[in-house]
Amino acid sequence: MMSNLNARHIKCAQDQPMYDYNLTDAYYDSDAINPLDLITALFHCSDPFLLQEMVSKMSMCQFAVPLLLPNCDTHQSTLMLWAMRDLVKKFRPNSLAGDRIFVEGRIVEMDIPMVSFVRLGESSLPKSQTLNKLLSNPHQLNDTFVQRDMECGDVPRRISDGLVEVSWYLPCGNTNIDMFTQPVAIANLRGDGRLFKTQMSFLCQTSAAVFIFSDDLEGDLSTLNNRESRAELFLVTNSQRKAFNKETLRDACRKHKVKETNVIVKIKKNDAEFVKTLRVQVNGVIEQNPIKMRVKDMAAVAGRVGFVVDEDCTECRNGKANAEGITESIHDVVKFKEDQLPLHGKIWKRISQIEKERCRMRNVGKDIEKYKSKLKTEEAKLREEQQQKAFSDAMIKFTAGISESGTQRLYFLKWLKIQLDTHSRQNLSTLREQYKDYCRNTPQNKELIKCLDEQISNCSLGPEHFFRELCQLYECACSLPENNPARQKVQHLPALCAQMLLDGFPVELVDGDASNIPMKWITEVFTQLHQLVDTKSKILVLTVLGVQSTGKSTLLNTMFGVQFAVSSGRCTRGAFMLLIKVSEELRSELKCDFIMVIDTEGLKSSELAALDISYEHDNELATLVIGLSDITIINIAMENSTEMKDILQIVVHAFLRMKEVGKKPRCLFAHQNVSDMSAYDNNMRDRIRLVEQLNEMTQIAARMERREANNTKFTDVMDYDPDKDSYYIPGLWHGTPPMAPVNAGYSEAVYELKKSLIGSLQTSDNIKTNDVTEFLRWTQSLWNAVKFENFIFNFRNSLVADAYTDLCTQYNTWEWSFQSEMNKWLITKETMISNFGVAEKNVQINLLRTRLKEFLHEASKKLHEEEQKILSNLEKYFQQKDSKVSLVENYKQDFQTSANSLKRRIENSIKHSLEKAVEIREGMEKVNKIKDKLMDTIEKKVRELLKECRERNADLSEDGLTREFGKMWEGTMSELSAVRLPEVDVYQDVHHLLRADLRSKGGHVSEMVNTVDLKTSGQGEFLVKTDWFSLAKRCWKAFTHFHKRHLTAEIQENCDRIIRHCDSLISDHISVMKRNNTGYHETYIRDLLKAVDDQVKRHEQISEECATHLKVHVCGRAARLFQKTHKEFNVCNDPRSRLMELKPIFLENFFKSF
Ligand SMILES: Nc1nc2c(ncn2[C@@H]2O[C@H](COP(=O)(O)OP(=O)(O)O)[C@@H](O)[C@H]2O)c(=O)[nH]1
Ligand SMILES: [Mg+2]
Repeated sequence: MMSNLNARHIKCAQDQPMYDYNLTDAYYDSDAINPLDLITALFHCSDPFLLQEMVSKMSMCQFAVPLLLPNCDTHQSTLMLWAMRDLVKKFRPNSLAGDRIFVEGRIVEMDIPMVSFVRLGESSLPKSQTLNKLLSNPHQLNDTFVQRDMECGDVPRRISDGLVEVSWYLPCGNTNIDMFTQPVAIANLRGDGRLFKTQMSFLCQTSAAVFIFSDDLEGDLSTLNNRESRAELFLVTNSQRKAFNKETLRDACRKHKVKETNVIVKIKKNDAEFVKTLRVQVNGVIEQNPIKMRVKDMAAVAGRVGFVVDEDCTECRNGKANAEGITESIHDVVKFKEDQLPLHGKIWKRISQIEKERCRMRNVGKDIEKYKSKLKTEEAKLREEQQQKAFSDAMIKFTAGISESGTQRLYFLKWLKIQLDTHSRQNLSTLREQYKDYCRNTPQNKELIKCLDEQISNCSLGPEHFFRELCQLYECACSLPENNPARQKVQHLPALCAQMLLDGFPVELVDGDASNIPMKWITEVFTQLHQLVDTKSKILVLTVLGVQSTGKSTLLNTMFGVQFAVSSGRCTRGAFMLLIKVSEELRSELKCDFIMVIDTEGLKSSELAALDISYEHDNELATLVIGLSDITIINIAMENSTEMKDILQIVVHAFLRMKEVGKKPRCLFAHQNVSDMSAYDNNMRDRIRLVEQLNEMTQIAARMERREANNTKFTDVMDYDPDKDSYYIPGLWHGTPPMAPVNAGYSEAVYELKKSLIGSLQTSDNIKTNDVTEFLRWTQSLWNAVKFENFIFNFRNSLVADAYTDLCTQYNTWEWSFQSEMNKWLITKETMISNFGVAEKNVQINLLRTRLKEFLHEASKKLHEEEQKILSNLEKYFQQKDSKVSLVENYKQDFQTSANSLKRRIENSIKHSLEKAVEIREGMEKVNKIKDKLMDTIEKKVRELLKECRERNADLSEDGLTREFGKMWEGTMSELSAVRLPEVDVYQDVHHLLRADLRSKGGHVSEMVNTVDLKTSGQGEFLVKTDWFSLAKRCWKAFTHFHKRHLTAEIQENCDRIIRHCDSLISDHISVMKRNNTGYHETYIRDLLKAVDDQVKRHEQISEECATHLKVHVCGRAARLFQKTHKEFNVCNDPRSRLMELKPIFLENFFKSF
């Protein structure tokens, strides 16, 4: 809703020529209306929630608002307490000026003294005009109160006599600007106070002082003699009128107990002196610690004098009572949240982490399946825990509250918000101050600041937390069987929420604190919504994105008259959506039934970003909401332009990596706080520069993703026209808040933005709106893509990501050369061990252990050298004078650590391999010994048997012989202790290496790699599929059939060649293994992956996706062959099996010798 300072300058009458009136005509057209009459009438016809909105807008314009609203029919006034309930103000009293602390709160609950101004009888002094001067800075006169000289200000009032308006003067803490150093409320009674005795009595009981404007000192001033009055009286009169008489003045003072010092007489024509005296007097009142009555306490007085209070209706009272039922039990916000709203706190955060980890697999060990099922079990357990804690007392009351119909629900929610605000505000304001203090003074102490950040988030409590809890109630019930009573209990909730969306209530889409979308809940809400509107649910999605506290919500509220929470009291993070119904006439033109507006909260400001180097949350949120929107307004305050550029880069980059993004989101830039009218022209250069930068980074991102061919400009990814889509919006306030009125230019500029936006939508053919079910599907798949994206969101911008990738590539070559060097060395040593003393007759096998020691010593020397090589390479890399290098300075330490752990890993593996080789060789030697021994035994046994047979003179049957041999064999075998050769699961190993290799690729790649089964991969032929290229080539669809076939054939041929190359590599490795009798090493797989990479680089038509399929194919083949070779190796090196192989030969010998 626009806020416009000129709103009260209205004239219903037809314009009359200014100087053309004749003496006989009435001066005024009978249609002319006094603005006060208009305001009174509007207040009478408005609904209670609109009233609140009107009051806050009026107050933003620094207009006075009705405190007591007269009703000329019933002659009964109403105290407008409810209307003012929502008014939140900030100020800084002089006493706190040094500490930079400000006071924030609901104005009706604040202890502010009220000073009233009334006229009794005639007064030649213009009261309202004087008040305006009293409250305004001399250089910036603001018409807080409607006054005579305003347009139609002198039209006779018809219904607004008896109206009492109020306005607040709030200091900003700067004595040069402040008119009063303490806050004060100024009330103004319209009409002759003598006729409004009740109003007078009310004011005398509630005010600290009453200033009476009167020339008619002899007249009836009996309204002043109020027994209940606590107010100090002041008399203001004009000495320049003819009838002025000092005696009468003195009499009047005596009669009505007005102190002589409390008489203000305007002596000169000039106003300045007079206003100054008045100000001194008012200041005197405020400083003497006067009675302060809160507006909400005035309700009692109103009741006593016979006024109505607008909160006195049943629905309002019930709403209040229902809300109090919940908030009464809050003593400690943190504890309350833990006890009463436990589902959406730690548990839901952990579930969200698990959900992401299930996609990203950051901490997976080698066994992926086991890890997956572990995560699944943990999630199921957490859901169970939620069910056990479900439906706390507060949540039962909350669900009851929102299940009420229409107005009562609105009252309930408003009351809840009001009461919760009060609870969390106090804690929050001190915490926030501390936070700012730490950020400013000890920014290096990140832990402390993080801790405070968490505390702030823990202490904040609003209705949104109850709604989050509601989502979780629903979500955890979803894992129960359909007919479970607990599940049926929550079945109706989504429909309720859908109805609230239709009523224009903001609903959370992304929970920014947990960084997750409650998908089951949202799905059901949208499904219900779709049914509620009879499937007429086409929506156009508009989002605003920007750093926190840059006026995003204010912008949307001004643009659409909606009510997104504006900064105060709020520190939840996330994205809220809200539906605006499109009118019948516009539906066909805009091609939609609703406009969905999404407001995002909590992108980090620069100070926060500097503290926390994790960019993940913001990048994810931004990518999601831009991806969901048809139009995104990028809100930029000058000082935050860098952050927004960085975030945009990541968003573009993420889009380039995603398979899911099909449409081109349109974006607009709203530059805030630019008030110069030549802004548009002056910023031409800036705009060009911005476009250049955006293009540059798109190119970088495209290069990284191997998509340069089709993405060379920002506008290839996003729809943006720098000339048409840039808006410059002047600052919101005209002067220094809190006393500054809104700048009329602000609303005008926002209105322009809206007009041209809607205009362009009407004429545009590009926008294809979806209905909510389609939107839902889209949200699901986009969110899935975001969850699987493991790499790009970690970076500040594409430049850093590019530099990082560059460093990784470098590092990988160093790592690879380290590994292959060590592997070569290892193979020679393994061969040496395996051949140890083979040719000698009497091997001294115990010497082998000494050799092993020597080898290990040599290895550790060599490993150290190789590690140093990497480290010095790294050092050299960082010494380059390249701007890229400076971007990744932060990561240097990581890579150093990584080199170190690589060394340790290889060291272990070498030790393990060498020891194994020694064991195998020792085993073989044992086998040899046993062989010899066996030969002896056989000879002996044969001799014995022969002897025995001769003695018994009996022949031994074949069976008997075999039995005898069997016994002997068993006996010998038992001497051979088993050497267990480890079974390596080559498939698992390869899978692990493959995942590591594809770590930095896009979400759909990780999704594929995490779910692929290598055992079935690479079995048949590798067939190139066309849909692997649609992503890389947006124009793919436009290719002719012939062209596509041609291209596919070419790619197929290249892939086949790569596969052949890899096959020959694999068989090379296998023959080395067989020749040298060595085991399988992971280096072989790394070699293969590197080979694929090298080859793919040469063929640029092979898309990222195709390359991944290729790698999976090759890895599947390799895993199968290596697994087989490994098995053979084990069999052939196991002494037992070796011996078993020899059994028939020995048996034959046995028979022969017999
Ligand atoms: N000086 C100035 N203040 C603004 C402007 N727009 C909004 N604000 C104030 O900045 C604060 C934060 O506004 P809000 O809309 O909640 O920001 P959001 O966090 O980006 O949604 C509020 O107190 C606004 O009154 C502006 O253009 N200039
Ligand atoms: Mg906001």
